[in-house]
Amino acid sequence: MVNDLWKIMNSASELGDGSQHKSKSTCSYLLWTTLLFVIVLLAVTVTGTVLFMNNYHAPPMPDGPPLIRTNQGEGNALVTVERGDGSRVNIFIDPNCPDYGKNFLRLEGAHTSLLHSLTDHDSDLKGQKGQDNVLLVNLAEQLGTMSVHASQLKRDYDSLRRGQGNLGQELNVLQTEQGRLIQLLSESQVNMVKVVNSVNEALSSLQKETGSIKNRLKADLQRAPTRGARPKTCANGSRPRDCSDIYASGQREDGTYSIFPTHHPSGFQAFCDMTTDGGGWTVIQRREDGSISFFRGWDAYRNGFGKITGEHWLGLRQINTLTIQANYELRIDLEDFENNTAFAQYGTFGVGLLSVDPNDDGYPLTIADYSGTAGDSLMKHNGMKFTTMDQDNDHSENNCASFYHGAWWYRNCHTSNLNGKYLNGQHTSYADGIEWSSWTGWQYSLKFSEMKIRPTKKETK
Ligand SMILES: [Ca+2]
Repeated sequence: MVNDLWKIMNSASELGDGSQHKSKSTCSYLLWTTLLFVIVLLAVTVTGTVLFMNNYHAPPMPDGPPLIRTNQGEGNALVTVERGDGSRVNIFIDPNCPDYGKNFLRLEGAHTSLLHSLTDHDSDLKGQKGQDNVLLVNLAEQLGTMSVHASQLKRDYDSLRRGQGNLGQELNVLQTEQGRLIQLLSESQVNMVKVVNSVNEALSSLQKETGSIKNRLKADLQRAPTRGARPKTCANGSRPRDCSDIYASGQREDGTYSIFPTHHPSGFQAFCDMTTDGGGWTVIQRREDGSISFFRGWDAYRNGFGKITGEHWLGLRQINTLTIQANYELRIDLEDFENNTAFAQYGTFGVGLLSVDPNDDGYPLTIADYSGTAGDSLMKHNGMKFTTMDQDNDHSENNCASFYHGAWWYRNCHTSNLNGKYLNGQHTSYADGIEWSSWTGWQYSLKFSEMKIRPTKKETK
């Protein structure tokens, strides 16, 4: 149309060139007015169209915003949009797309459970509120109880502290006492050590003293040469102390003599053997015919019995007073019923040599230095006390004197029994005769036995 208008205008211009200048300006004005009108009309039309289009695509929602739900009974619809006017728009799942249905189901489940949880939590909160109240009441009660307990504990603590204080004081007292006891103990130990030391000193001095006494006694015993100070014979009127003195005075006949030992001033009679082995023997015992009973008690054996010229026992007291004068030797002569003879000799002999009271001490035997032909049957009796039927000094549970019918320096019991029964040789009983076991055993009672003593030869020279 514009082109048409341009063409009209062009053709009008071509018609009136020059002459028609006035008609030409009126025509141009009309043309512009028409053109403007067309433009306005066009603008109104376009605007109306646009407005219509806009109203179509965004119609106003009369009753609020649409409600969006998922899968609410619409078959395969994933999401349903329900508008305010009640119309619904379903969004379906594209079959070519991945199936997110299950995920949405899970999401919905999660959502539902979350809702339930929230609801439950809410109800729980309500219930819990009630419980909390109860709990608070309980807590308050317990707090009260605990306060009471705390007060009690505090009181206990205070009393314990007081007790601890008392205990501490008692402990201090005990420690003081302990210290005092320890001090006492150490002092006692010191005193004990002093006592032990003094006892040791006393013991050692006692031992020294004993040793010196022993030496002195030995010296006294060996001082027998002081016998040399006495007259060797009786010629000058001095009394003989034993048969040795009588022999020294020139007497050579066997027989009964009076002798006066130093500690036996009244003296007594004894048989002197002046012929056997140089003579000068004082006989202290003889058995020869069984005429005298030797089964006697203590007093008889202490004082002596029998006939000096025949069977006899000189007596322990006499023997003691003789043997304490000097070193004496012992000779025992034996004979059997076949007239065989034997002898046993001992270089040292004595009874009660170291006894203060020989009688109380039991006249213990000192014997040593055997020689001879009969064998030794006496050394085992060395140191033993004399036992009689009425005085048991032996080591046997029985009385050896009673058991073996004699009297001797029994141990437990004997190797010799020269004071036994006179049984005339061989006998069936055991060891109760006149036995010298080393020569004739324990079942042969000898015919003859004689015990004699004299000072050892070096004493008489
Ligand atoms: Ca006994």
